[in-house]
Amino acid sequence: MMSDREYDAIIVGAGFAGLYMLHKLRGLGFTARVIEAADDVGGTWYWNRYPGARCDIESFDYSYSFDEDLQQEWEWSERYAPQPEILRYLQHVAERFDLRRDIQFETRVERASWNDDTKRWTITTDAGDSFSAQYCIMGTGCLSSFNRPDIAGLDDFAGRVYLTGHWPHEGVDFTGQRVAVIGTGSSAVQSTPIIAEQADQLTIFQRTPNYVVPAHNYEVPAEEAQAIKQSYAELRATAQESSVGSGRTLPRTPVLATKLDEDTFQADMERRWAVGGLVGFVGAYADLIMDPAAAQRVEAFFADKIRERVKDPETAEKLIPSGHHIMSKRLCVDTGYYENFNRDNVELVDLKATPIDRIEAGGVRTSEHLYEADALVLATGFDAMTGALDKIEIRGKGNQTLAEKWESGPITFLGLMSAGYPNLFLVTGPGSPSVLTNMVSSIEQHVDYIAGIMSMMRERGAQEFEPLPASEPAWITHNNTAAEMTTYMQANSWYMGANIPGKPSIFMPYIGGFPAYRNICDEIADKGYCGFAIDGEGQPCDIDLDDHMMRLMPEELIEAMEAA
Ligand code: FAD
Ligand code: N01
Repeated sequence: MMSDREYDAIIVGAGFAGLYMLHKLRGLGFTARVIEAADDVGGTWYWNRYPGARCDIESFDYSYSFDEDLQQEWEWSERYAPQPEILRYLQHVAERFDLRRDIQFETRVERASWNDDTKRWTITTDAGDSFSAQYCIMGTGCLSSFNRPDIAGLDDFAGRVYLTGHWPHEGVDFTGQRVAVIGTGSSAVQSTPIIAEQADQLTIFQRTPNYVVPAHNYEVPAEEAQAIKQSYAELRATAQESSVGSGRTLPRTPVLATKLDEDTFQADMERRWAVGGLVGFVGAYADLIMDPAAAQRVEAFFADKIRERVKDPETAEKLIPSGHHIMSKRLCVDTGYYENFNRDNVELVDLKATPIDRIEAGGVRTSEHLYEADALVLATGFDAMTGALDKIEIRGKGNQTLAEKWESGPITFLGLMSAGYPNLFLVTGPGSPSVLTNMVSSIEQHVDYIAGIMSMMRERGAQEFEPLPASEPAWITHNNTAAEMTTYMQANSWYMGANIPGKPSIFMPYIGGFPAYRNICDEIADKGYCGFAIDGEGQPCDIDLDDHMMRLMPEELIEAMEAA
């Protein structure tokens, strides 16, 4: 008989990952407890309550597929659901599957230590709890550790400072205020049009302009919702075969962007622009992320759109990205972002030309000017992919912490596990497709895979599961091969850790595509989990990883590569 504090699994985090993990394990008869720092479920959608926050993968797609009744009964109001609705959805999931009774809220996991004698993890929290579990599953989120930048004088600011990733629950009314927003990523693109409507004056501090595409969001009419629900099986099947795990993206144009004649290219881009969002542009052309010339062609189209939307030519030029290729930083999806800059109360400050000197009590001082502000919004992003894990002292075999092992960048097999940390799973960890996909598809795939491993272990009466040390360099080499084929490695993006001073410059997510990744995982399982050791015994992974990826490359791209 297990005592109260002993579980088969401790799951950290109650976002999309932790909730489904708990439900899945319960269904298989495992005992599990979720530990969550917040006072409720939701993860990303609990914390990011800034005005305008919403998903950028269509709601019907950005939702769980594991329960048919759930997907049929839940009603999404908009093409891109707003944050409160996604939070309500996750609260509904928690209630529907009676999950809260196994979730401990307002508790932060501080330490997880592997005991090689008992073959169990000891997990301790800031509330003084200590749990023992065979498995420790990190559903801590890729974008959950917010980045409070180290800008001189930040603590001297006399007004309120808000972080988009840690927004007050009661909301903020900026009426009558002068507001400064630092950052121009997705969070700023979504929030600034609403802040501009309230504030007396809004100053947006831009270090790097991003590629931004209109959302064309709308309220989904009942007939459209019904039609989508009727074809849910097809939508989900398409997502499994989509390189980004999404069932609703526009099909790829079957000719390379570099090969289309000008009229056809312009017409195709207009068609995609009219659909908007990631839906219209992710995977638009097989060469888009592989060939700088293809990217440049699409970028020129985007630049013209900015010139059309922003009336002041000087401001428009400042907003046109340069120095990184489209997609190599996450595409932003907007509703009225560029139109912001046509308002009299909005000003853009180009930090490349005039960097921030310091923050003072009265505002933000650049090399040229003091921009007075009553409120400061930090839309400065996250210590992505590794940040939340690094904050936990995770000690594996030999007592080394995971953060120490990852000092020069994350080392994993499949982005799922790290050698020396048996029975520790990372849901959408670094080295998995994660943030390059519809995250819910990736989360479901990982949760199902982890549950499969745990079931196999139970059947065999095995105690310890971990990657063979040789599996990691092979996986990293394959990851790098995939990333080096793209334009992504050249950008100073959070994918590369470039937004956090001192963070190693490594391309963290797996870019070989969701189907290739899934196939690799499945083949590994079919081969008795080659590349992993079960109770110290395992076969090396003899799978041709590059071949899995190349096999799914579009024909037109292979032909062009061969011709070159
Ligand atoms: P999270 O939702 O981040 O949940 C992790 C949880 O773990 C958090 O609640 C956190 O409090 C908890 N936690 C972390 N460390 C500890 C600890 N030590 N102890 C206890 N608890 C801990 N992805 C998409 O695919 N499409 C989108 O449209 C999209 N929109 C996004 C919009 C925003 C504003 C942001 C920030 C991200 C968006 N993402 C999107 C990515 C999003 O993070 C994922 O889609 C998804 O919500 C991640 O779920 P998760 O459960 O893995 O992690
Ligand atoms: O963060 P970001 P985000 N001084 O890192 C700037 C998801 N998401 O929260 O680019 C001055 O993209 C930084 O500048 P630079 C989505 O995956 C989705 O907006 O580093 N500026 C950048 O402009 C997204 O990609 C949605 O030069 C500083 C900005 O702050 C991810 O979350 C909505 C600075 C940060 O942009 C992160 O998005 C929101 C400094 N010291 C988030 N430090 C959807 O639309 C940073 N910056 C669904």
